[in-house]
Amino acid sequence: MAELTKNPNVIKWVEEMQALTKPDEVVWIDGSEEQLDALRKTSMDNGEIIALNQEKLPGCYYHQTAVNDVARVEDRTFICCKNKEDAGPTNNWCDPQEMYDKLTPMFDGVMKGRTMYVIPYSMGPIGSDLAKVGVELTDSIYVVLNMDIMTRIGADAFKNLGDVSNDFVRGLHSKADIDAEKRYIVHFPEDNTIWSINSGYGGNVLLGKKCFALRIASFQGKNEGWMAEHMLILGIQKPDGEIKYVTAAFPSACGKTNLAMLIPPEGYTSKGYKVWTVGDDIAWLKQGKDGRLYAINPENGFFGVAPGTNAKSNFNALESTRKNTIFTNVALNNDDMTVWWEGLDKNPPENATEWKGAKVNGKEYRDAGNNLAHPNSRFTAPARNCPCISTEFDNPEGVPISAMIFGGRRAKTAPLVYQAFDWNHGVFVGSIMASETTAAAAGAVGQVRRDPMAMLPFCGYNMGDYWAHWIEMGKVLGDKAPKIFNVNWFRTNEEGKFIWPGFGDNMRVLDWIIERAEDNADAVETAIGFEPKPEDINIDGLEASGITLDVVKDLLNVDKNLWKEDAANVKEFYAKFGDRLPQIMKDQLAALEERLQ
Ligand code: OXD
Ligand code: MN
Repeated sequence: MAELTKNPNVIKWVEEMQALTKPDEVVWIDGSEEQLDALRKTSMDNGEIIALNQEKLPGCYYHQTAVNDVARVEDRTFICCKNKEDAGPTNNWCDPQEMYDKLTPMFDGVMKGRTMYVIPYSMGPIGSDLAKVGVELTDSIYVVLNMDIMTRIGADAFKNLGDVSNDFVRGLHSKADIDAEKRYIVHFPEDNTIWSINSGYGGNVLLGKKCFALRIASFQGKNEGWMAEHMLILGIQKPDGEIKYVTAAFPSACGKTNLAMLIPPEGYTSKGYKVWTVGDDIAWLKQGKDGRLYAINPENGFFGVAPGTNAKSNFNALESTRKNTIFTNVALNNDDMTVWWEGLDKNPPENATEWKGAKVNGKEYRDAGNNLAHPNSRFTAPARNCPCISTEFDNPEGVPISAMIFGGRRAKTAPLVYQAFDWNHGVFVGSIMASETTAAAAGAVGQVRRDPMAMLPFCGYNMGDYWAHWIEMGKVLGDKAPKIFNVNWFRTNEEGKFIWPGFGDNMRVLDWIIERAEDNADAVETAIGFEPKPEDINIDGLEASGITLDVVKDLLNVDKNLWKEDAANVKEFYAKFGDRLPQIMKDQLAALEERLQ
């Protein structure tokens, strides 16, 4: 089949990878519905995907990964750059040549008897100055179908590249034998290259997402003067119709998708407030012509965690999954060929297939303490399905950002919300983010780990240099820089229960943030930053949730002893970065310690 580009760099590389992996056939993905339909049919014929009820869930399919392959594998994820120091202490590192030497024999002939699909894709709206081109080679139709939802695929994706440029990310993926012992997710930032082998789980194989749009792109952004961040992007429409945009970074599975698609409480909607979604996971940010920071969502869909998603927690996400969606590792309802997961509703299907493939009585199975859906089961849904998708979603210029928000799951330390004193203090606030680990990555669940800017597993270079890049961006943006905030929806009471109702009510905090970002709201100076006056958090209508002015005061309380402990922990964490830690960060920590005295 004909190549979809004349670009000799692409053609040469595809030929080299073909010679290495030795597929029976090479198919270029043009993005046409005709071709995708034929692939869906092949994939159904070989049992890789199952068609769901086409009346209730038109265009929807179901897939199960191997039982040993259900999450990202951080211990098998590598950054391979020439100098170990450039990967930094938070990444697994290997010398590039050594890694190529190790993986080349594994890729040699791996696609014999299989087809190699060549997927051209654009991260970001095609034609946007902020967009970038990738090509993923894969032997998985599931990957092709997911990439079709998550990115802009097909011949058009080559438009940004043109016939001569070499600026595209080379992604090579093979399922191989899904052997967990031989699973590698490897990045060569200096070669614009990603190699992924022995996995079929989205986060490891949809190479446009974490691998390109965060790890490789963060490295590109540092060199080219822009930023790739693990951030949602949303617009808050005020009653006068004006829309203010914010980005927010939270560690995996802390509710980014929920915040991105928030429906404000009644007291706000009746006044005319509305939230628009631009992105739920990744933001690429660059200074615009007017000097402000602009963001695009490089993705084209949502790869969301299914469990916990319901009409109340995230109506818009659920609606997004009602058509043209791929469900992975959720439970199947065999009676009507629909899907179910924990937290969807209280009616697990009687005649169910649980995520590992066993046919079970859903209720009995759950009563015995089992999950029907894997906790990290996912939906891959087109962004255009989202009822609150922003009209600016495809805007090649992106949207101007008024505020950047950091946050994590902290039971006691961090208050509901605070604002950094200035940009550099904001970089410090982002760098000390911490959270409990979740099911999105393999490994222990429930431990606290530091996760600067929610980028710990995703920064493609030394995090000390990454903070220096943030500081540099602040210099460039000057007084046009967005204001920086930190939120914590997860403070708990003595019984370990969340105090703040969260979800739609987080609008009350966003409200203060956007007013504050525009200098319309007062603040109180504390040791850790500016906090709202408790009465400036609108709690009208929250009586039933037990939120009173006193509770808000409590949620804003800063326990200096806990913060001193935290500062000591940060000092230890910072020590890992040696002389790559910018002096400004050391000074920020020292200043915090002093304010806590
Ligand atoms: C995700 C994550 O978005 O793990 O899947 O952060
Ligand atoms: Mn994420």
